[in-house]
Amino acid sequence: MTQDVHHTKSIDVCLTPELLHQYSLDNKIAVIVDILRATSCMVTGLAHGVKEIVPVSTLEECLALQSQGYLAAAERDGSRAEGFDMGNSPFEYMKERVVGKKVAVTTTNGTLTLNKSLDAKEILIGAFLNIAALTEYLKLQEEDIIIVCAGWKGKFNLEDTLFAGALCHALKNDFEFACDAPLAAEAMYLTAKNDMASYMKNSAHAKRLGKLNVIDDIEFCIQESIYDVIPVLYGESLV
Ligand code: 3SL
Repeated sequence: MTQDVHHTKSIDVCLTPELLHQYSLDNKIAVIVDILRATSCMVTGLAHGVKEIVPVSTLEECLALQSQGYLAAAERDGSRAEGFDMGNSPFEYMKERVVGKKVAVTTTNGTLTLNKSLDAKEILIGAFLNIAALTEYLKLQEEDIIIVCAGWKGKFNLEDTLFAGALCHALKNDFEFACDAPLAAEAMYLTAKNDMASYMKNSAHAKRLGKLNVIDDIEFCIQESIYDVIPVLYGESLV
């Protein structure tokens, strides 16, 4: 007699990359999220015609790619690092100069988180900007999902958790919550969803960016589903 074994698909949330050692990424789809602003920039860039994006962890790796002809984008503590072509604003990723170009990028938390998640079967980039397309794609997949929040220097942050909650909420009929993190993230999202902008205003990184005068970036990054692209890591590049 053959047994009918059904795999119940699950979705989990890793609230900061410092907790990644608690999770197995084997055979899972990892959705990397850094709402302010790395993954929002990646989605924006590919939606506006960037050819590919190579996420690297260090400034040195990024400079090495610049010398090979890549446009080099680098952010540290919210600002463009010295000697690089671009910083980490989504508006820079809409300019004519990026169309058809390869971009190498390093950011404080986002690219580091991605590079810590390489054991996953598939790596996708999530943002509010592409959440509807991402949801539709993920619903059709058989693998378990882990949303990896970039946080800030190893700590929890509000905006990535809100996104994780939104995605868990959208997928809850298709995937079971693997632990309490998806539950908590969903509860936070449901509290915030009617006025995401006010809720996020109190977040540490929104305040940090506010001091740097980049309020427009925050407003841009919390828009939902304005792009259909789902960046996927293919080799070393997001395409
Ligand atoms: O840490 C990161 O990856 C960045 O997104 C931070 S910032 O928004 O560019 O300051």
